[in-house]
Amino acid sequence: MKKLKLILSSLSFMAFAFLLFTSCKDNEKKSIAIDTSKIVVSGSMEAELTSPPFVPASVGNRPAKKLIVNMEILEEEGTMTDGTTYIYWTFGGSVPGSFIRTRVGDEVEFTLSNHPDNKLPHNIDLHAVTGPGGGATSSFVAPGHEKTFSFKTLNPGLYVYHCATAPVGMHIANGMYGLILVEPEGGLPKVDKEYYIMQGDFYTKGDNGAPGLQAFDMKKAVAEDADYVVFNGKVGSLTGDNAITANVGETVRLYVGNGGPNLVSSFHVIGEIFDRVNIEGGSAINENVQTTLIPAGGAAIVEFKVDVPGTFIIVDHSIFRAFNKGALGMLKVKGSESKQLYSGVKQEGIYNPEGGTIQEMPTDGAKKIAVKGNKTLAEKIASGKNLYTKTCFACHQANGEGIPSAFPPLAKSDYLNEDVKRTIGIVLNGKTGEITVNGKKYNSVMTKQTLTEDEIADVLTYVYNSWGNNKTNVKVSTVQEVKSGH
Ligand code: HEC
Ligand SMILES: [Cu+2]
Repeated sequence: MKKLKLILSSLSFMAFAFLLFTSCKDNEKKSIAIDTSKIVVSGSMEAELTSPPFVPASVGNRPAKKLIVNMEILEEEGTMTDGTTYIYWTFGGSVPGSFIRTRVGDEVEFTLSNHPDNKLPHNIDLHAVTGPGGGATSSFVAPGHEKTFSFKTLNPGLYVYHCATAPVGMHIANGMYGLILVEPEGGLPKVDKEYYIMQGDFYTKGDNGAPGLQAFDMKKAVAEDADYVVFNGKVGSLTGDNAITANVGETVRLYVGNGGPNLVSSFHVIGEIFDRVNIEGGSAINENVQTTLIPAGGAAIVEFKVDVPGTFIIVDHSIFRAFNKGALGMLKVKGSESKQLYSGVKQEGIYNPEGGTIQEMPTDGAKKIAVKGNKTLAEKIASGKNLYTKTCFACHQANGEGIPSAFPPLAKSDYLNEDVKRTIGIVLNGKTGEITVNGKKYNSVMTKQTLTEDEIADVLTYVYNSWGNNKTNVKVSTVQEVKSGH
């Protein structure tokens, strides 16, 4: 009897060992079998691109294709919060940039165009790319130009893309990031609702809520002292009428990214538990998760079924960011209540008031001044100030202080004050090559500014009459002289 037991148990041990062995072998076989670099593409198609919170149609079981992506970079003023604006640098006109949806094995032909009205060169580093710089070196593009490069998607997952042009932190801080999804063979499982959410932190000269157009603040960015931490580029992008929606019984999938540049997100939906999370946007799935960590330059796919109606608040659970800096969104779920699941008193909007701390403000600041032949000095300065905020400010900064080792200062600039005609020439024709300003060397590119002669006179008069400069009144006639080469 004892012997029999022994035989049986050793048999079962052997069976177990055998199973273990074969399943290991199976796994090995699988990872060898799917060499995604060998997937052959059939035909080509243009990629559908969407702005947040929407995503393109799922790939389903389509074969791998040559996928054509046309992305346009736009630098434009947008709303940060009621009464506060910011000059965003964007991929496709939104922050985060357009959502790109591919499947493993696709050959993506990527064309990045830089709008002629833009002030700066840019490029793109896609974390889904296997290749130097994630595409950055092949995509560096000046205003009014476009660049094409291609890559094959080898690894399924949700990936961040971002601009990687110096100063990299500043390009990212101004909104240059987005997500690219690479679906596995056969596509992701079907769900009822899918949305695109991406967190970012912003650094402005004025504190949170300060009215008017706010400049990027390099000091605060380096100190990681964010004025705004938001979803989808601004306060309120996902609240009130902008809330994302679902119906009771549906499964919701969120593609969540974090552009940073600095902060890590503790992503949480108040009153929901994530049924499934693709941790860090990869293939590992965690279940029954309350809060998932999303690194700067990282992503996660979260999925949950909504069982009861109500407003579910989406937050970065580093909670002051949610209630005081803007990282707050809403998922509104409609449908009939289920008293067994949740029978409490519903207090919709209870978290709302704190999130809406920022109120009305005067919207002046950009008074249009009619272009007349003979403007007074004060009129020229006022008009020049307006032009400065629209054109020069992104690089030379609000008070002409520039950015160390990237953009030279215009405030108390010995270089500027030395030679008016040379300065006019710089604005007319752009400037490259090494220059020394206040003892510091700069060797970068200032693109030619698209301004009229009148506007150049105004903007330079403003610069010369600000920040400790020598108060030159720049005449239109002098601009004309320089232009005609005298
Ligand atoms: C795209 C960013 C950018 C914009 C926009 C820009 N500049 Fe520049 N600017 C630069 C860079 C970079 C240099 C240094 C070029 C070099 O290294 O040769 C420079 C140099 C200068 C200089 C000479 C150096 C100094 O600090 O005195 C002046 C003057 C100047 N810019 C004025 C302006 C004015 C006025 C505007 C707006 C009409 C403007 N710039 C818009 C990037 C920019
Ligand atoms: Cu950029």
